[in-house]
Amino acid sequence: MKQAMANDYGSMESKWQARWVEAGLDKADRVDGKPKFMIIFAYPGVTGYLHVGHLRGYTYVDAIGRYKRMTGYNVLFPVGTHATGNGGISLATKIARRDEKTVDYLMRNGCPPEKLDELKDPMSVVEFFNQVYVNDYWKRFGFLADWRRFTCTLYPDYSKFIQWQFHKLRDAGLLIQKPYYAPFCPNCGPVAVDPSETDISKGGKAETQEYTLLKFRHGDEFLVAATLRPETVYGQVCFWVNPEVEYRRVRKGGEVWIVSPQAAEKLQLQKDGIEEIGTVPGSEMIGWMCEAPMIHREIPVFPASFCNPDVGTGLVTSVPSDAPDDWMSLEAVKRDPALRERYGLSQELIDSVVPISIIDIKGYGDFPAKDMIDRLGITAPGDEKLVEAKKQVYKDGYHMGRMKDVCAEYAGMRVDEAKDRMRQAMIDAGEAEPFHDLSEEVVCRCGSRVHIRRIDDQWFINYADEDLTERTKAHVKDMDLNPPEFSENVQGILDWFRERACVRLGNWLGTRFPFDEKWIIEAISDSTLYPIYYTISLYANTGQIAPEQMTIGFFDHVILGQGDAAKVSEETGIPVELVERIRKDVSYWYPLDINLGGKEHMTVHFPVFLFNHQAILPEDMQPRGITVNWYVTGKNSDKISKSKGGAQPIPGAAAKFGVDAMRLYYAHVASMFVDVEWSEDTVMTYKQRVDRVYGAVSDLIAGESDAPAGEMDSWLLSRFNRHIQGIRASMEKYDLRQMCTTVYFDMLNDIRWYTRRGGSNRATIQKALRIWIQAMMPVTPHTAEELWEQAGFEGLVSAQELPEADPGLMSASSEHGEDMLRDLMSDITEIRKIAGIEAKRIVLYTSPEWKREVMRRAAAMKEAGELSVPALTKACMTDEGIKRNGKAAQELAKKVAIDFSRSDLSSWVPVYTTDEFSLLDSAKGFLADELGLQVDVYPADSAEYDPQNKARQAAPGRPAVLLE
Ligand code: A2H
Repeated sequence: MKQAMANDYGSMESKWQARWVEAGLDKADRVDGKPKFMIIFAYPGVTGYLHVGHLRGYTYVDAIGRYKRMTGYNVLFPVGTHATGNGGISLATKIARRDEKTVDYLMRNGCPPEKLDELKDPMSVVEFFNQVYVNDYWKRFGFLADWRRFTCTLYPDYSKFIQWQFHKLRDAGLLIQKPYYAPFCPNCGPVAVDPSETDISKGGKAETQEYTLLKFRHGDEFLVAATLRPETVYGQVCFWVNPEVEYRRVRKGGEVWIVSPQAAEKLQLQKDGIEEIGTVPGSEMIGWMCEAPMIHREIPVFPASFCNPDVGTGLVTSVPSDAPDDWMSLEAVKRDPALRERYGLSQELIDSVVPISIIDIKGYGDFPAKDMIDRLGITAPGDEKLVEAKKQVYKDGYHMGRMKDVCAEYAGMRVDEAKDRMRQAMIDAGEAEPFHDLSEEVVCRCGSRVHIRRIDDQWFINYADEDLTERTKAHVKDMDLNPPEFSENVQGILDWFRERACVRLGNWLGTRFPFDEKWIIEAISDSTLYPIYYTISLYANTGQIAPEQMTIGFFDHVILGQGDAAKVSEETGIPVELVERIRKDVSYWYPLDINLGGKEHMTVHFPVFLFNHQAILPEDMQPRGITVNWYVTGKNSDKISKSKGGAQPIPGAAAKFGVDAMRLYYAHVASMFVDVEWSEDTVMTYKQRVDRVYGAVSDLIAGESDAPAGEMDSWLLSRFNRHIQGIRASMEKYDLRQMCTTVYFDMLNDIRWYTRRGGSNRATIQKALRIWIQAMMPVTPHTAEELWEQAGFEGLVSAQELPEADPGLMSASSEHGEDMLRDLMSDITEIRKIAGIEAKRIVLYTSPEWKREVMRRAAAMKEAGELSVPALTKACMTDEGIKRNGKAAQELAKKVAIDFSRSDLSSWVPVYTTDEFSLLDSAKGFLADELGLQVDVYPADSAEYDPQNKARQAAPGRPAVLLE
């Protein structure tokens, strides 16, 4: 059997999965009066095959769901997929043009070649992956999810729900419209740039930076520089051009601007009436004079290689005092005669350019940029450390700086304030304009470069709303958030959340915005309130309600309890009983107990999930818990990524290790809140662990006998009942890892000890196995079923209820005795190793009576609340039997007083009450066999044989050992 299992996990797993479905364990229906538990994982985006990392969080959800089911809850665990956006479209487009990498990727992951033709259509791609996720991942992993409720964000009924949600947001005054600078893909329209990288394939960390374009007049045209520090204009002394770049002349309104080719394109996305009219080589501009904004001084144009045509406008105004790059490049120009000659720059012109001190920053001298360059040891332009220098000077200047007297009316002003004022003043004077650019390269999933584009009538959800924010923050304090630190962090995140652009123009899959159909609701905004829709999707999936019937009035009633069922029935044609039934379902299952998701959701999905619940649902429907799980990473902590490959396909891993081994790996390898590096060797150790547990149960059953129950039987039942207690306590905190340590390690060790000590009583074994196999069910359900059947128990273990721990069966003293024996055996083995002698005989001495008496006295004092070192010492000295032992007695009294005050009395009682002599005396035969020695046992007080005077060293719980 063991062998067969190891080789054929697949058929064993699918056998039990079919039995669960047959028994209806996957279906969750309302049972009025029975406590419910609703748990989801944040549904995945349909962007391709998932990898072994994703199964980590999903496995937690199934295991928690199974545990809750086993402890008396009616559990709803629904699943779905999130296909909004451009993922499906971009895959379909690539498949249609037979993009080699994409086809190869599909084939590698087991997509049948004949499928390709079908997958040219985005919706087919989505349906294809929906089916892969459900069958190859979730069902394959033995999840007891209610498949009938499966939903996808592109289903028409789901869209109806989302449209209703947007009506509610509008009613709550949370939809607003205003101009917006959006990251924009030329093919797909606006994309979301955030760490979840839902829409994009590169640049999730990029930020939209607000630049100021500064206009420098040269004749009747303008050189246009981009700056992040408009407050530094009083320090401008020259102007940088990259001599390698072929700049563009563009017409803007009535003006002519010079900018880099990339900037010319970006400007068209943000400004009206931009038109390219010619080119001008960078080298040609060197030596020009141009008039700087605000200060209206003529400054010369010099060459600098750091001017990147891809950033800003590719032209830079030079403020050497506060910009390390500017300082270094000016030094270079001053020091390089060849450069002067090449561009015909006169010595006089170069000498006339001197840095101007403009900002006073504590800890810096007149030229902060120069100070930082010296501190970091930078010696040439292009040094990598310049990035750090730039950041540091900027940060310190912005937060601590004040404008100096040269800055005219801005003198004395704090830098952060001067920045806004000076920017606005230059804009008002027509010398500057706003401009937005991304801080790093961003690439859309379709492959196009993303830039910032102005959209005039963008819709937003107003997450900056103060009342909403305060209410949400208050509710979160009552929630169960894991890890606990998230509870604090989330307060800040909720505060920091601003308006979020919630609709898109262009080629997107998703729900139409109900108030203006040219917009599509974007991915983050249609995945916030959705868990509640699983309580309704069942009826749409089974054809009992049609999308057209899901009106605003319908949702108002079934979700919010507004209006009356008869009216809704009349308006929609849905039978009134069904309307009532759905309403009851919604109120039965909601609120959601746990929403579990990966750590990328902490700053994006979880906050909007909370906001939308708060905005739309009443207090008693607010979510109760969020659990965040960390990742499985590739080698060296690299992200395993769906799109970038390098991941182990899930079905292959499942076949290789068996699903239960993988589930146990996820549950036990680490806390939920750390990243784990994927390693096949580690998964292999969990496969061995499952096999070992399997083998131990089989052996145990094979060894059952009619022997009468004895000490060992009480011991095992005591241990196992205590383990039930431990498991319940761990799962109270959803600590799967601790739970697995108990079940797959501690309980296995106990079973081994039991048989080693000769335990074989059939009734005990049956009782213990019931407990143990049930405890395995949440994490390794297939193995548990297999063993349940082998043990001859009725029904399915997945349908059982975990018994409560029976205090009547727990005996601290019986556990203590065996613990002592186990410790003693390992001590003896250790002593033999160290002594290095061929021992033939071992003599054990149990504690002298007076030491037990010290403990009894300590216990009595602790109970009376009078225990302290002096009090116990004093009491002991009144007892002749103790006092006789002089210094040893005093020392013991001190130690016992300290030990007993540190921990619960219940853990000490067995130590001084156990009859150690009888215990060891009756274990003599066992010890002799195990150790291959003659064993004798004496109580210390009447040791007939004690040549080395060892007996007096014995103490309660620690017998003394003599090796001969
Ligand atoms: B800042 P980001 Cl005083 N290539 O303006 C290289 N650098 C460029 C650039 C380009 N195409 N376009 C703009 N920059 C520079 C003033 C300034 C700037 C001071 C201090 C710091 C400072 C005067 N030069 O920047 O991170 C511009 O220089 C550090 C924050 O590469 C612009 O602001 O996007 C800044 O770099 C843009 O920084």
